[in-house]
Amino acid sequence: MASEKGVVLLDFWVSPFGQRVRIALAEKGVDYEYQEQNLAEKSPLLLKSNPVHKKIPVLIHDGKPVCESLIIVQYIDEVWSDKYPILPSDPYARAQARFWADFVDKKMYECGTKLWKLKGEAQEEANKEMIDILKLLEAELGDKKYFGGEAFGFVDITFVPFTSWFYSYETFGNFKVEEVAPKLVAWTKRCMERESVAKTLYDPIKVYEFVCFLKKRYGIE
Ligand code: GS8
Repeated sequence: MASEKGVVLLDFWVSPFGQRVRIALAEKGVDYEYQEQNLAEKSPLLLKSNPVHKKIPVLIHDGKPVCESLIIVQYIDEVWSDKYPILPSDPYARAQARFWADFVDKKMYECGTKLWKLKGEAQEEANKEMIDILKLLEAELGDKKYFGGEAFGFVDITFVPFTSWFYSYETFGNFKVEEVAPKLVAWTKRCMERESVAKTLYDPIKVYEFVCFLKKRYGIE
């Protein structure tokens, strides 16, 4: 249980935020107890562990909760520092990684949500914004293998969960990632070759069905 020694993750299967944490834990080879949460009826443990935002993911390490996915991933990198490094050691490279992770964090989910929630002009605006975001990320990736260079790292972990949402974004929006940002498609395939990513991400069709369920629940059609 949460007050005991060990690692517990409060999460929700399709959450790109929770998936970041699952990928980081897999890269580090950390054993943990996964606890799927019902977000429609939040558990006392979730409310106690994240009383400010009341959101997943929450990592509970030896009874102490850590909240916010990017903070959790950095915490994991610091605690299990002897295993696979997620952030680079060079201060400038670390700052750059944090900048692009923050960019993905601020832009991708919000804009993607607008694509399936909004209609008409507002939705077209979101569509344009998504194309701009993808082009900026494509330019930042350039010809590198991963965002940080040769090693899979912080920006990859932050961004890759959204790739299983791309099909939904394309379907509700009006663009094709392959046309707008082909290098990102090739990068997605490289990331999927990693066990940590392949075992964490869901089939884009399952994600799409989930988005359709959300649309119904919000009464959007
Ligand atoms: C976002 C987490 C989040 O949105 C992070 O961890 O990076 N900035 C945070 N969690 C959602 C599920 S994923 O869409 C959540 O827990 N929502 C519950 C609610 O808002 O009631």
